[in-house]
Order: sequence, then C-alpha cells, then structure tokens
Amino acid sequence: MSTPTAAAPTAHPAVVSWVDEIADLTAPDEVVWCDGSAGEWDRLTTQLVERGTFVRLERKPNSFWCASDPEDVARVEDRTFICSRFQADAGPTNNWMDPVDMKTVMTEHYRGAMAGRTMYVIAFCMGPLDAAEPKFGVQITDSEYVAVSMQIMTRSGTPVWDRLIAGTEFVRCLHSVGAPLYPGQVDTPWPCDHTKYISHFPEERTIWSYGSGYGGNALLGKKCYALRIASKMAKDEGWLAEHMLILKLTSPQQKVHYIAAAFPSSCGKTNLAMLDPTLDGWTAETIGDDIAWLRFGDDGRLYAVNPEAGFFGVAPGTGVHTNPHAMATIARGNSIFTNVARTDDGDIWWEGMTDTPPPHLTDWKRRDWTPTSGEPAAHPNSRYCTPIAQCPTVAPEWNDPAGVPISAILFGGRRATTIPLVTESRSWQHGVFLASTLSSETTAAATGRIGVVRRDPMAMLPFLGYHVGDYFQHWLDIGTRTNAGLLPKIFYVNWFRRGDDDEFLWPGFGENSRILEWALRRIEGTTEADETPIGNVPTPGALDLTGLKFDHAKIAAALRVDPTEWITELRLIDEWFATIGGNRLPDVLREELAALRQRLAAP
Ligand code: GTP
Ligand code: SPV
Ligand code: MN
Repeated sequence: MSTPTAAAPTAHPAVVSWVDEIADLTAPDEVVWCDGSAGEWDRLTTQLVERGTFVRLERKPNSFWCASDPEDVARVEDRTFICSRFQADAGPTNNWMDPVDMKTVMTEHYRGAMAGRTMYVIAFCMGPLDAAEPKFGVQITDSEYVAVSMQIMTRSGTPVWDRLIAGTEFVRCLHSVGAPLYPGQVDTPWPCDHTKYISHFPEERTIWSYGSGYGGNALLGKKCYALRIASKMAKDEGWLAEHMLILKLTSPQQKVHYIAAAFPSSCGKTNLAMLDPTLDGWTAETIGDDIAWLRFGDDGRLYAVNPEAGFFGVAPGTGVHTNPHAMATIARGNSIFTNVARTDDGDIWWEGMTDTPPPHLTDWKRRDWTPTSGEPAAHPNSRYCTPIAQCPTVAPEWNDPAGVPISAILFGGRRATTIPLVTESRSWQHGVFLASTLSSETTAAATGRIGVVRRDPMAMLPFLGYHVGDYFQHWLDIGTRTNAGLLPKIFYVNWFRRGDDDEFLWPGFGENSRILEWALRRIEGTTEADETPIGNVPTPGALDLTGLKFDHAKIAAALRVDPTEWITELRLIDEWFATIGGNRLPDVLREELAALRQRLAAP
C-alpha cells in the first residue's frame, strides 16, 4: 500500500522504515514531515480555525482558544500502563500489561485509525540541541493540535532532523486520537476515542498513546518521555528525571543559588518557578516549571537541565497578583489556551485571573456564561501553552546544555494538616525518606476524585517508569556517588496547611521567597532551626517576615509539628511502605521510619 509521502527530511533508515510501517497500519490520507517552521504553524493553526477546533484571539497576537471534548480534559492514570517485560519491574504503583499483549490489543485500535486524516512526523529533542548527548524523539500523530503544541513545548523541526543522522538513538512516540474520518463524515472540533491507552515500553524506549488529545496524554515528549521513559534511562545511566521546577535566586549580596522543587500536579511548581519575591533585594529567574533532568557535573555537584521549551501551565488561579510573570508571558502571544473561557471581545478568562468576572463569557463547554451560571467558566485543569523564551523572568542559563548546579531540593504536597510549612532534612538519606513519604490531595490534573490524600513519592507517583522501591534505592545510591557536602540539601514544604477556619495558614506565592531565604541561609549556616522528631524547622524569629501583613499566630500554626497528627501519619506511612513489598523497599528507609517512630515516642 502506498500513502502520498513528501520526501523524508532524514536518511535515518530506522525512522523511515518505522514511519512506513505505521502509515501502512494506520492508513492516513497523507504523511507530512514537520519542519517546525513559522509557515507550518500558520498553515496548521489556520486549518484548526477553519475546522472549528481553534478560535483566533483578537486580543492576543498569534494566539488561540481551544475547547476539548468534555471527557478529554486531563491525564488518565487508570489508562496509563508501564509494559515492562516482567510485571515485577513495573512495581505496585503502575498499571501493567505484558508488552506483547498490549501491542496486540493496541495494534487493532491503530489499524486504519488515521483514515481520512493526515499523519504528522515530528522530530524533537528534549533539552538543548547542543547537549553532549542530546535526547531525541520522533512523534507520529494524527492531531494538528498536537503538532502545533509540540512546536511550543519542545525543540523540534529542521534543526532536529539535521542532527538525527543514521544510527542516532531516538524514542519512538506513536500517537493517534483514534477517530478515523470516513468519506462524507463531518469532523468534530476535538476528535478522540472513548477508549484510551497511554502505554510505555521502557526496555524498548517506546511510547504508544491512543484515544486522547489532552496534553499529558498526547504531547509525548512531556510526561511519557521526559519522565516515564527517562526515569528508566536515568536509573540505567546514573542520573535523575524528576517532576521538578528549576529556579535561580540571587540574594541582595548578589550570591546566586539554583534550587529544584518537586510538587505533585497542580500544587505550585509553575508558580514557584516564576516567583516574584516579596523579600527586598532578592531576584528570582525561571529555568523550568515542570521537569528537571539532574546529572552529576565533573565537580561532583548535581546539575539540572529543563528538557522542555514551553510551559503547559494550570490556568485557574493565575492572575497579576499570584503570577504576574505568567500573565506577561502569555500577553506576548504565540500561545494556545485549552478549556478556558473566552470573552466577547476575543480574549481569554478563567477563575482567579481577576477578582470579578466579565459579565458575559463563552465557557469551556462553548455555552453562554454569566456570573450567575453556577459553574466555573474555565475547567479546573484548563491550561495555557506558551514558549519559555517569552517569560520576562527567564534566566539565560535555561538553554545551557551543562545545566545549573543545584543547592537545594524542595519536596512538597498539598496537605491541609500535619505537614509543616518547611522542614529541613537531617541528611540526604533522611531527605530521601521524607520524599518517599510525600503525600498530597489529588487535583484536577488527572481524572478521578479530587481532594483525596494519597502518597505521591517525590511527586512522581503517576510518572515512574519502573518499580518504586528500585527508584528509592536509586535516589539513595545517588547520595553515595559524591561528597555529602556537594549534594543539594533536601527540604520538605507545604504551602497548603489550613486552620480551623479552613483558611490557608500561609499566604504563599511571592511570600514563599521568605521560606527559600531561610533554606538558603541554612545551607550557608547563618540561621537557626529547632530540631523536631521529623526534622529541623525554623526557630521563632528565624523566618524573615519583614513587611508581611499576615496573622503571625497563623504562621506559627503553619510551622507546628503536632505529635498527635504525626502518630496518625505514621500509620499511613506504615500502610504505604507495606504496599511496596519487603524485598524492594530499601532497608534504610525502614530504619528511618523506625527512628522517626522512636523520636515521636509512638507505639
Ligand atoms: P502541573 O503543571 O500540573 O504539574 O502543576 P504545578 O505544580 O505547576 O502547579 P501550579 O503552579 O500551576 O499551581 C496550581 C494551583 O496551585 C494554582 O491554582 C495556583 O494558584 C495554586 N498555588 C500555587 N502556588 C500556591 C501557593 O503558594 N499557595 C497557594 N495557596 N496556592 C498556590
Ligand atoms: C501534570 O499533570 O503534572 C502536568 C500537566 O504538568 S500534563 O502535561 O498534562 O501532565
Ligand atoms: Mn506536571
């Protein structure tokens, strides 16, 4: 069978034969090799407007409003699979299916799935193109939305094809929305299938995604490659692929520190990555907001690289008071807004952008909306997709293939109780223990119930490409690979603790700079902490609260280590560790738990 195919921009035989094979299977009308150019962007966005998927925004240059199918709005964790050869290697936290069985099932879904559509072939690179070992991928997709989003989120197109020469390794990323168009059939604005599979074959470094067009399910460079597949690569090669932001901080004395922070989905990474410090004299610059790859430098320190080139950020809650730099980034245009509301004059709006909503909107379900409608105008997981390079606070180092040396790693979750505002770990091993017990209330970033506390170790629960116990051992091993003094110091934070009145006990956002300042001073040995059973917390007075108009009694409550709450927490950690399985949970973590129990004098 032959599909009209323009000449391939690569002579890489494995790419060409794989594209031929997938075209035969999925039967598209046409194959297009993407060059990542502005002309291609214009052609595809125009096509998306004509088909009704996009609405061009009159109030933002080169920007588009888009509404998905109401059932295709978030990651589908229950349809996400790690298909390692042995089930034991996927671990207790992942769905598993035998790789041969999964391919048999999915092949039948892919058969003819691109009929009536165009198949796009996108070459991309995760991280700077001039890296010592650039990490390439090739995504096949039948979605124009995915093709233009990949232009924002990754380095893609001609410069990548030029480097992807014969013999170069690449991750095969296959994606179809699973909605063939038969002659005479009218297309829908957001084609997708009710059945969805997000499958990973870690040993083969291959991803097969079917049925969804939503970011985390369909932009395969992001969670599928840069976290699930890369976490396995990192384990094999001695580095870390993590769900972390990367931030540059400059003190009033002009001392520069880089920090990384792992929070679960929709728990504040993008906001911290674009921090607008309220502390006088401090500057914050952005390097990454979602994913960090950490490797050892020749000097024995851990260096972080952001593999992405765009932000796919949570829209609701983003406004000039919470995240002015995100607002400035999107104001520059060249952005895609998915599942937000549209104003009558051709702009976008979402809950939290302004204090009072406009009197009339088109909501994310394309319906008329007024403030009395009784439903949010934007979906809680609505997102903006925008280039990093447009961020007014982007640090020049964001594109440095060597990465930036990390002084501190923060782990945090969304917990209404128990977890203090900030805790300093006692050692790397203790920090890994705290991170292994991380927990958070579920959010709208994944389908399913919202607000349920679950363990989310290192904020990686949905993104691990292998066994969680082996992952903990890998983190512990990283700590023995260099001088303890060169390792980042690990802190545990919680911006989301609430008082009896259910209000947050900490103002968050720009005020989080005060917590970072304390952490950096701990690293420099110039401030005080109280030892508690769970780790070191700031002494009263150690946090710089100059100029902060917020009830100081609340801040004291945010910092409290409550033994009763912690005895309840111990039981939950016991249950969590029990699920990991005796022979895969590292002994030292069990010992850390026993030591914590002893310090709490708990039964
Ligand atoms: P993903 O992109 O899903 O990985 O999420 P993220 O971790 O980047 O989350 P993001 O920064 O987009 O924050 C999600 C939500 O948390 C938004 O509604 C924010 O307004 C809110 N948020 C962020 N930082 C803070 C904070 O310091 N305090 C409080 N109370 N809310 C915050
Ligand atoms: C997350 O859910 O953690 C995200 C959004 O960053 S997505 O890319 O959809 O996974
Ligand atoms: Mn994320």
